[in-house]
Amino acid sequence: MENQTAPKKRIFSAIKPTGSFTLGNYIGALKNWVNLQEEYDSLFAIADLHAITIRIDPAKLRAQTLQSYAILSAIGLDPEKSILFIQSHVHEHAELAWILNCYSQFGEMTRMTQFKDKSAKHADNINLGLFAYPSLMAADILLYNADLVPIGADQKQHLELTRTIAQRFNGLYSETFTMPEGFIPKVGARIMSLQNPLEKMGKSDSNENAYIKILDKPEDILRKFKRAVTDSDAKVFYGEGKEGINNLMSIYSSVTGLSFEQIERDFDGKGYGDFKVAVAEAVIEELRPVREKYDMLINDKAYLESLYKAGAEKATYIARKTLSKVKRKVGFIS
Ligand code: ATP
Ligand code: LTN
Repeated sequence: MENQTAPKKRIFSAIKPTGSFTLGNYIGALKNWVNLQEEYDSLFAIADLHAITIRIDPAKLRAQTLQSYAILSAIGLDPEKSILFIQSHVHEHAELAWILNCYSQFGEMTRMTQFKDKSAKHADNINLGLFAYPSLMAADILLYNADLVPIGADQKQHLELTRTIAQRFNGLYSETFTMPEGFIPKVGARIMSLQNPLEKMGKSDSNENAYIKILDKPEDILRKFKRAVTDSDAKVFYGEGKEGINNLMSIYSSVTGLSFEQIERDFDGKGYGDFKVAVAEAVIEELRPVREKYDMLINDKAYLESLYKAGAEKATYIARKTLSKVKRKVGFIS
């Protein structure tokens, strides 16, 4: 018998428009989205509902949401292949999140390390949205019955909680949600700050030299890598206590596809100076086409609007079906 093509598996992921995307976002998540869209039925969202869990100026949120959407397109996500949308445009997310709140336990939420980190950082605004953040993320994923969720290592705990919530709901009301798996890259799942390699590279670091922005100019990328904190060994190899070099090797490996062994061989006898320049050049070349495409897109607001409207329409079509099933199961009259 001819091999009938099985229906494609589905992926979902999202990113918050809380600032300029970093090389960490790119390597840990976005780059994989682009690769996976070829094989999977894909949906990707700009998580603006999640963004307001931290106080953000409305004008800034508006601008960053549009810029973030343009970046999705600029990195190579193809609106013909993937559904690209803005989370708040599909109100089913907020609605399912409320329902899932009622199937999530207080104790589970208090154990989330992101909640602990963010509430320590923003002690004056520990709002309920920040607390319930993971059940909204669960709603994002479960609405589309995603099989796979490409994320960086920091989101693993949230994905596990999503599975717990899905399992609980399925157990109570019969099979409703697909059990999602995380897709966390082997190399680059946690890109570290260039200034403090013990901390995650984050968008909101007060030191600009700590992170590379996807849209940084080549000269800024080179300068930041040259200033990256390393150690006094002066030998390029992956090892304990060499977090700065380990991080640069992870970045270089993710961008070039070279293994750590190959990198060690290529830089045998060379110093950190040469290595830093090589990493910078590889990153500059990787990001150059992204910046060029972004510069074109961001000036075409009408085109962007047509894309995000079409994306929201397609996403709504899928989300609506799941939500009505859920409402029926919990006992709401239709
Ligand atoms: P914020 O600082 O506002 O919390 P964030 O960059 O940590 O932002 P998101 O923008 O929502 O959070 O992250 C989008 C994706 O990028 C997620 O899958 C996350 O795991 C991944 N990611 C974020 N930072 C890194 C990093 N340093 N290394 C690898 N992946 C990362
Ligand atoms: N919580 C994620 C962003 C996010 C997400 C999602 C990721 C929101 N909804 C659904 C994967 C699937 C973060 O903070 N990085």
